[in-house]
Amino acid sequence: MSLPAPVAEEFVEGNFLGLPEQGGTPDIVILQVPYELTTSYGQGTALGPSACIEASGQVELFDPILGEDLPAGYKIKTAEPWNGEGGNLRKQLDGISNYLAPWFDGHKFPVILGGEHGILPSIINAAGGHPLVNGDFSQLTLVQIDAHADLRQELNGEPFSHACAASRAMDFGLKHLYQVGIRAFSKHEYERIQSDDDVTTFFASDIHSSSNSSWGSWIETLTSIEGPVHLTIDIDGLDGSLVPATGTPVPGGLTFWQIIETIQELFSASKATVISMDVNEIVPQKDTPLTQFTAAMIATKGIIHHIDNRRNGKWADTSEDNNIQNNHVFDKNYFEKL
Ligand SMILES: [Mn+2]
Repeated sequence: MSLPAPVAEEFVEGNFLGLPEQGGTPDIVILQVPYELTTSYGQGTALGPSACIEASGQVELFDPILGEDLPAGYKIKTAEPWNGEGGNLRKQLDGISNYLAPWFDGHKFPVILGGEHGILPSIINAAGGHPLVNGDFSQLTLVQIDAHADLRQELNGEPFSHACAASRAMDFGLKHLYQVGIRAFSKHEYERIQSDDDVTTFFASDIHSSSNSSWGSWIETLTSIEGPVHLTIDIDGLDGSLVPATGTPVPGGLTFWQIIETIQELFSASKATVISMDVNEIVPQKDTPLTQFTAAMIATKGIIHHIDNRRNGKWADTSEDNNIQNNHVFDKNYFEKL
C-alpha cells in the first residue's frame, strides 16, 4: 500500500513527523535503537524504528492540547540511529547506553524508539545520569505498558532477554515499577507480582472487567506518582488487533485511548516528572502501516504532553542547575562487567 501525501508542509524524509532540522540545542530528541537479539516469536524489531519514523510522516501535527502545529515553538531533533556495534549482547547493551547517555542531560527529553524491549536496562542505565536521578536509582519510577510482565529471571538461559526487561531494570534498585495491560506471565512472574512490594501490576483482565474495572484505580495510581519517571511502552500492551506486526501480539490488550489517557495522566501527575519515554517492539507491518503508525501516534502524544509540561512550567531545566551536584559516574562498560 502506498502512503498518502505527508502532513508536514516542508517534509524531511528520515525525520520524525517529517519536521525540518532546527538549529541550536534540541528540546526533544528522537533516538532510534534498531536492536534485535532475543525476540522469541516475531522478527523484524530491528527495522521498527525507521518504519515508525516513516509512518510518523502521516501523523497530524495539530493537537488541541497545544493549540498549534508541532513543533509548537520547540526543537525536535531526530538523531542518527544507534549504529548496532558490539561483538556480543552485553557489549551491545553498553553501546546502547553510551548512545543514549549524552541526551539525559536534564534539558532534553529523549524519546527512544525500539527495537526489542531488551533495550530497557540500557535506557535505565543511561537515565541514571539525568540530574533528577543523579546516580540514585531509588529516585526513579518506571511505568510500563506491556502485555507481558517481563519479570522473568532468564529466558532460555539469557538474563537479558526481552522477557526479562523489567527484572533487569528493577535490578538497578528503582523506586517502584507500575505495570498495566499485563496478560501473559509465568507462575514465577505472577508470584513476584504478588509478593514484591516494589511492583504494582494492573492486569488487563481487571482493567477490562465489566462489573469491577480497575481502570479508575490505575488512573489514581498514576496521579500519585512522585519524582522522576521513565515511561516504557511495549506496543504489545495495546490489543493485538492494533499492532499485529509486533514481536509477540496478544489479544485482550489496552485500547488506543487507554494508552493515550495513561500518557496524559502520567505527564499531568502534579509531583512526577516524566524524564524520558520509549516505544518499543515496533515491527514494520507490510500490507498496512497500522503497527508502525500506531507507535508513531503514541510517541507523538508523549511529545505533545512533554511540550505542554514545558509550557506550564512543570519541566524544570536541570541541565544547568547549580544546586545539583551531578556526581554520577557513568560506566561505559557497565553490562560487560556484570
Ligand atoms: Mn515487553
